[in-house]
Amino acid sequence: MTEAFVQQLGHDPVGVWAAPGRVNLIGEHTDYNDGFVMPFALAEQVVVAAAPREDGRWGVRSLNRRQTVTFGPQDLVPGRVEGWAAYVAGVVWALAEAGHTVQGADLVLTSDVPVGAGLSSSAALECAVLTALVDLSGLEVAPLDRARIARRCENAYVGAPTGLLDQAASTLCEADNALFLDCRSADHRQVPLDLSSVGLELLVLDTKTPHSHVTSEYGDRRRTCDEAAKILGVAALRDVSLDDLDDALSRLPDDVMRRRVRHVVTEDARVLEAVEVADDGRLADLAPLLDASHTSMRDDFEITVPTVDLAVETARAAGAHGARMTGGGFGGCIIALVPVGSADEVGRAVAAAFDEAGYGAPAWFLGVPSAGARRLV
Ligand code: GAF
Repeated sequence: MTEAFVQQLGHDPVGVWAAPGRVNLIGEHTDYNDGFVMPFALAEQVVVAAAPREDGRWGVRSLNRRQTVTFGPQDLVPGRVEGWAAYVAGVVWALAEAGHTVQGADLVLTSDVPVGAGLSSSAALECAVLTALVDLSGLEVAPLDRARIARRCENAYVGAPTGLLDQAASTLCEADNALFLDCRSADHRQVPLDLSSVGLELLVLDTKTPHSHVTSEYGDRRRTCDEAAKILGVAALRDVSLDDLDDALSRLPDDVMRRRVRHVVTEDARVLEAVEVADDGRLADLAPLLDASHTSMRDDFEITVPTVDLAVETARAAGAHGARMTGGGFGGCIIALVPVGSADEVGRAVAAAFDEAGYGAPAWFLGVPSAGARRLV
């Protein structure tokens, strides 16, 4: 990255920063319901080399897209910068909105986080740029506030109505751990995740079915959850306990809303159980929780698609101990707990099933719990 920066700008960068994509182990569509999530950071990340520039503007070169976008203070208005660069301009905007003075800068960035796969490539971009700009500008911003500012960029500048999950994962995760986050209080802690200790590893398989939060039904799910909370007289669905679920469901007007609520309430309970299981070192017991989460997303929240369901079923038939879709839904990736050394075999089984069904080829890799956003050089 240092060399790439020198090639582009003719001088050395001041530093190099990185922020990862994530998989969410469990806890889907619970974050914006004030609930619980349990993601871990991937080794796949966005890397940014940066140096200050003196004209008070920001120049951003994407090595993946071979494009440079330059913007200035007058562009720090939601909607002014579009496409991939909106995630960069939005971070500058959100930092400024939070009261920080952001140094003009040249940034050169690259990413190996698959895009549109539900692995938070956009949060990785936001958090890498934010980490670089915070350092370059000499700002003091606590880790949780960094996640909140990056989320603000996503919600208000880019216009995607997401929760805190992705930016919190990219910022707060640590190597060898999953993150347990209470999205209401923002309390969080690391949960050791040494899958090899129980002879397992985590396969991440990208179905290559593209998804999009802005154009998908994500906003629709959010609205239904908010409406249900209003009808039930609670601040958020997090306030409905598993014990009260039947009573709550009987007070809702239609079957679709009942199923949406059942997903959120049971998913929160599954996250709490997953944390308990991991704390006890019983990591193999995550498998039934992953399976139940998938069923709930498929039948109650209705956010899976045929490629995703086929990938999950095939992975299980090929020896996975538990499998589920991860991320916002309507495509993207599945994760599967598989015996150490069998990830390729399971991946190949899914590829064969896709071929037979007439779907395009999937891609896969091992999900390794890795470090969150940080300075590399
Ligand atoms: C996307 C969103 F960005 C997250 O906030 C979260 O809601 C997730 O979908 C579903 O769990 O990744």
